[in-house]
Amino acid sequence: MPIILPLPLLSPSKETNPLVFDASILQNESNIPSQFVWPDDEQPRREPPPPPLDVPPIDLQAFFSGEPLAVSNATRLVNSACQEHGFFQVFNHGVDSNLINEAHKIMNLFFGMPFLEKQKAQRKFGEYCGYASSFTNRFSSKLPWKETLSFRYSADPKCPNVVQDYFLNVMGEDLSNFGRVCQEYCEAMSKLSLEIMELLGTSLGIDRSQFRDFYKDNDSIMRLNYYPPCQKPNLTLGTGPHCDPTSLTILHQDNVGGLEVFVDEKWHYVAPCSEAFVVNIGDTFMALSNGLYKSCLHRAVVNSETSRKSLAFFLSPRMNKVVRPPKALIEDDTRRIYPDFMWSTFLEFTQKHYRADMKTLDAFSNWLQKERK
Ligand SMILES: O=C(O)CCC(=O)C(=O)O
Repeated sequence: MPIILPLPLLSPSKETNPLVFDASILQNESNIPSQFVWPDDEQPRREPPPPPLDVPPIDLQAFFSGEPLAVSNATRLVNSACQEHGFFQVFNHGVDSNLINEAHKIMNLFFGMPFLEKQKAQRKFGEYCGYASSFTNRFSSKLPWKETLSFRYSADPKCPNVVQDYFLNVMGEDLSNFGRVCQEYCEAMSKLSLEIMELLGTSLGIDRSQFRDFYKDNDSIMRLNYYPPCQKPNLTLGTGPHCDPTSLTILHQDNVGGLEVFVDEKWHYVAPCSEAFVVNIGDTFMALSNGLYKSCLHRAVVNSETSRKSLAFFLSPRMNKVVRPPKALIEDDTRRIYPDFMWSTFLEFTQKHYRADMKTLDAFSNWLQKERK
């Protein structure tokens, strides 16, 4: 079967002999390799189709107009969505639609490049930045049906061009335009996320500048997701069920659809809308809100007809920032849900002890409490 190609450039060890899948071939195959077949109880069910999730649309421009009714509408909707499942959408967000379109074009170009070119940015084991497609060895299982490119963004004025520099160092001069667009896109996401932080702060009844200041020098991650078509979409997943360990995710998906969220013991779909960004609370913000706002399990399904792309910006605080809820959200120490932690410690924990369920933050917090005894 010409689906899985040996990958000599990765110098495989004799025992594991890793292989990599080539999406351009695999997307047409009627049999998919067993490593991509998920267990029965995790496979996406199509019958009956999943119900839509109530993801309230928030008009950011109206919120920032200061008009009392608009402010109270926005904060009420955000407050109830975040207590229930942590997902909402923002529109009238001020991000230039040309920039969004350019970012989608860059994604098409990047993932359309020959494998050996993309491999220049190959993600190394244990790192979170770089190009990743699924490697298979005979022990692999539950592999995601996708390719990704992830890189770091920093809002620290001392690292002004970290995205552009990444593309230059890893991919060379030829892709300098990719670097420029991705740098600009991340800057727009960082600005938008600080605005959303004002909205979240207001919705929690605290000073609106508090979370904005906390994240102003954020050290975030950007990920481009490419999901090729799959001839057996009911057997596999593009992104397996997970909660984001980061603080806030701002997602722009193309018009194909595939994002699903687990609420009330069922999967619900989030319909794409090109004018809006889908925003969700991550584990770190759940801790920062003292558990009031939820980080919710979600996944991405694939389909047999067409490829799908999404751009995900994962907002995170500066590495050594201590995550501790504002005073107004903790009346006394006994009411604390999670201990104080540094984002870098949590990030390291997630890399060593990945859990494909919603309990990573609980596991981390138990581990931290034991360590500190
Ligand atoms: O592509 C999507 O809709 C979801 C992506 C996602 O959850 C992720 O990249 O962590």
